[in-house]
Amino acid sequence: MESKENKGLSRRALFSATAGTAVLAGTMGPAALGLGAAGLATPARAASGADGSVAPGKLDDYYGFWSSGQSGEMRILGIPSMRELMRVPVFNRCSATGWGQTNESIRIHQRTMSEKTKKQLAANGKKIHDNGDLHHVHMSFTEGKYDGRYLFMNDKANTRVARVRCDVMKTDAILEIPNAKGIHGLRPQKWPRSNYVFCNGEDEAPLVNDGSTMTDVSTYVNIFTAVDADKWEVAWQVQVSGNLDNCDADYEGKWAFSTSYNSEMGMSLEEMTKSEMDHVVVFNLAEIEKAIAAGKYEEINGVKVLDGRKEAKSLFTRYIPVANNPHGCNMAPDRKHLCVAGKLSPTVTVLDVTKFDAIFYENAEPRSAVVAEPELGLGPLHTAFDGRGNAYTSLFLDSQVVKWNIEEAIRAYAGEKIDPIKDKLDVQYQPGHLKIVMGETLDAANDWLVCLCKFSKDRFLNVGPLKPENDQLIDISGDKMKLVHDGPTFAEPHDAIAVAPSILPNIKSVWDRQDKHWAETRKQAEADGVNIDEWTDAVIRDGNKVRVYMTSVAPSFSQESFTVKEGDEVTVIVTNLDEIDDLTHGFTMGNHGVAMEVGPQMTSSVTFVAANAGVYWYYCQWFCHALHMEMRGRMFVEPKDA
Ligand code: CUK
Ligand code: CUA
Ligand code: CA
Repeated sequence: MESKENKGLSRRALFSATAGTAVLAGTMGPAALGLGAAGLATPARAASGADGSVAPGKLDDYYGFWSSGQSGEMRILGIPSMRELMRVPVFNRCSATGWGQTNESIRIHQRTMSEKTKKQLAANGKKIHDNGDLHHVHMSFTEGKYDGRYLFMNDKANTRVARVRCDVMKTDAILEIPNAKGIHGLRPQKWPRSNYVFCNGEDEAPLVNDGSTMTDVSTYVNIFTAVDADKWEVAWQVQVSGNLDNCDADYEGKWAFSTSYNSEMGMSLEEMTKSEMDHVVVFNLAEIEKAIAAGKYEEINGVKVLDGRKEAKSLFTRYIPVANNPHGCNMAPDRKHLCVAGKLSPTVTVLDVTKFDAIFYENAEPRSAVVAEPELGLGPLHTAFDGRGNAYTSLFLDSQVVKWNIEEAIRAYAGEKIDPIKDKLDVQYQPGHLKIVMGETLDAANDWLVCLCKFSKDRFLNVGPLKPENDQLIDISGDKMKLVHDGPTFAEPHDAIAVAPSILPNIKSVWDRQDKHWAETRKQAEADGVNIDEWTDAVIRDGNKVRVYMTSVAPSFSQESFTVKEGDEVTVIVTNLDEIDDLTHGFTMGNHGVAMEVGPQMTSSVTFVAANAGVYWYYCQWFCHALHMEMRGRMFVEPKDA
């Protein structure tokens, strides 16, 4: 160690305290493991200022889990600092981590891929859809509170849903949903736990979508899907009347609900906005489960489907009329009130979910569940809740957040002369979703609200015609809302949640060597007689398939070179034997479009064809050590006839 330092490499200039323990170890092998993870000081929690600032070295008070819309990833932000902490690739292709390219990620993508999708991809020379439109991120619940197990999210673009493991913050399962089109609204069941994740199909299409019927809209259907959150497969589906936009679930485990902006089943803007009223669909989980258990379903594309359309007159659904083209669908943590945002109507319709039984079983008027309908302003989209009985609704057209009291709105609806509106705040500009920390749980807090604005216009330095979105932090601790921070974000967050770190005590810093993430890769290694838990430099040839096993310990790979033949299908399997916090290596194969993350104690693999003879350098792309640049090696690709 001393001798290397004497070469004049400045340890301090290159490294923070975190990586410093491993710096200049110079030990090319597992011995370096002994350098350990000692000396990692945990900074104190932020006593953040009233302006939301978090001092350098201090931690945020909350995790924010952000959707990224058409970027297809999930993002983790700190609240209140609004610092971006991490990007978790989900539906997108990630250049840094190799998500969408590593064998481990492709397996996750392909596990539930339909034959149709495979055909579509093959015709385009692809293995996976590498884009997504991720609108809604929500955490798993146990008894109405976040339980820190999983995050669930939708892909509107390719009709998929995904699950992220909270212990490592990696995507662990993707599900292509059959029959439905364009999964938009997504929420987990809140009670007794998230056995289901509810997913709305937004777009109408023929159920047997094979071209035999196309323009006859009477053959189009819309599908509501319950995904089994543990097995990550479809539990059941319900066919509905009208389309589905946003959804939520109650705090008793009895109901799920979805808004529909196209009860008209229109195909043009004019047709979709023709009616005075659209509706909220209420799903009766007990009746649905009873019918599924009794086998009273139709199996379509391997999935159990029930008919919950209006004309079927089932006990699976009820349709409650609300003003035309509603959008947000938010269950209040008072366990009782569902708030449906009017969008085209300046109102939010408040439904008392305890009145749903009467609608299902006593023929009560569907609108009898409406207990308030405050007029709040123009373009209400979504509603968030604090722990004091207040609701906060985004007004897209007015560019405002309006704070109103639910109980007072109910009293006003009953005829009392009372104004439920407590405050209005201008936001910049055109807000969509908004979230209060822990606000969709029984632990709703009263400190911060994040408002995700769709336009930033003049709020930031001009970066060209494509502008960032603006996620604004608002202090809601007092009577009046106070804007404290503008946060530019790249295209395009829709929904977000904020979670106290106490919910997530089990986030790992180093992978478990036995992690299931690379279980298939481990099986292959075992079949090859290679122990990937130890220093290894095996090269296994299997016809024109070559498997190159490497281990990495800063600052070296176990193979300084390997040789393959032109046209070989090469799989490189890298195991990072470093077990030090934050000591991630990577593997990039030059001029082959190949790069992947290999986190501490992680195994990653990637497969490519070496199409051209010659010498190619591979290297580690994560700055891991003073000799990181030297962490490289050569692939010799011999000419075919040599
Ligand atoms: S939707 Cu985007 S602002 Cu997809 Cu939740 Cu309302
Ligand atoms: Cu390993 Cu850079
Ligand atoms: Ca409509």
